[in-house]
Amino acid sequence: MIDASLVRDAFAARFGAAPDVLVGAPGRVNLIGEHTDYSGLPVLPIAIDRGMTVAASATEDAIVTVASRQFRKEARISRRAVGRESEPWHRYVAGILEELENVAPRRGASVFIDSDLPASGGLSSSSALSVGLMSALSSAWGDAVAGEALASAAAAAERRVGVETGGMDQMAIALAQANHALRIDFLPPAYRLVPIPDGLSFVVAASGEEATKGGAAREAYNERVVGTRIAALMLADTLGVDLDGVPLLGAVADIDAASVMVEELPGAMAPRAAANASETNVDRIVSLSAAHFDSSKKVPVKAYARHVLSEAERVNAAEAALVAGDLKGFGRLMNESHDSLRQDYKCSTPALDKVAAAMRKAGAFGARLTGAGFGGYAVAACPPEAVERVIEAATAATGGPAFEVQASDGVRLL
Ligand code: NG1
Repeated sequence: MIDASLVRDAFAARFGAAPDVLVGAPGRVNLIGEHTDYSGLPVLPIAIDRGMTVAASATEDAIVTVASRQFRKEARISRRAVGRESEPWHRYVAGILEELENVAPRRGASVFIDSDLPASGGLSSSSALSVGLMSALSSAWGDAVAGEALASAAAAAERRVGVETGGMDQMAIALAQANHALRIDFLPPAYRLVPIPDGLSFVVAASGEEATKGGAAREAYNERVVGTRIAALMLADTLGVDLDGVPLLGAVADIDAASVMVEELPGAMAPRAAANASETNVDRIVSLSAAHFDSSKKVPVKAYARHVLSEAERVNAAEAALVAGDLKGFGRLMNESHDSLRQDYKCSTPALDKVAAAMRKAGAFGARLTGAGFGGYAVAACPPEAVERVIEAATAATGGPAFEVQASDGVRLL
């Protein structure tokens, strides 16, 4: 995390006075449980020792100015006219302001953000921004949003930007604790801390490919959201389960027959055909928070469902392995997760495969892509004495960067 005193000085240089509040919002690395959150199934992330440092002071003019060392073009948004931003990162700021519309509505803020979190995808820089900014603004306005309320409001803000985020990132960043992973459940919502056993270190490594949330990557993410909903609807029909609202695989995952019935699902299907077959409104499948999905487009169903249901079981097994101190078993589950993401979920890339393989060969217990995939980062679990070798191997494979991360505290006032 960037040193707080440097950010305080940068804020003072830009705005002419010291900030009222300073907030540190970490990035996150998901250890296992990938593409399960938006199906209501569990995840097991850590917060890391890199992130965004946010300095903020309240102003009396209803204008929010956000300057940053990383993002080009300062944001300057009137709280009375939120929603006309064209610069992509300004839309994240606007989403936060919309969620905070009832907090000190006549006040504005001066904000300066600095980050040591690579922005190329997988380490959750977008959610570190959302959670950090929401925490800093609400604190500066005297009505701090914290804990689970902070996580869900930040997730709602990101959905306004058009990503059908499942909520894992914001929970991890809002609630994680040092030296622990955070097991998060969504149906019903719950979380618990899982101690990281001795002898387990983590390295993250860039694939060298950007995994931004715009354009094709967003379309690919949303296609998987839709494919898993079709699977949930069809499995529920077959198993005789009544599902209200958006059909989620999490609602059928505990039924023993579900993992068998998956193999009977169609390879691919269009949302409209699925809705017709189960005599329901297609909006239950294609409605996304801020995006449109073409209901006549065929999407994979069977392979997506197979990944999600098997990944949920791997999360349970991985948590048990951590509790038992079974580090090799934990690594094996990470490898299986990567294989499933590559073969069934089709969100790995040759560079992610290569860097994960290189880290395993250099002595990691296991390695997998982390985050949505399509580029971005991979994570390895390894013995402390292998950390240097794993970093060297990853850097040789893709050019890096690769570095060790520590399981750290979630967002906090500095
Ligand atoms: P990344 O790509 O790390 O931001 C995204 C989603 C998560 C989760 C993972 C896949 C956002 C903000 N985050 O993570 O909720 O669905 O993909 O497991 O969309």
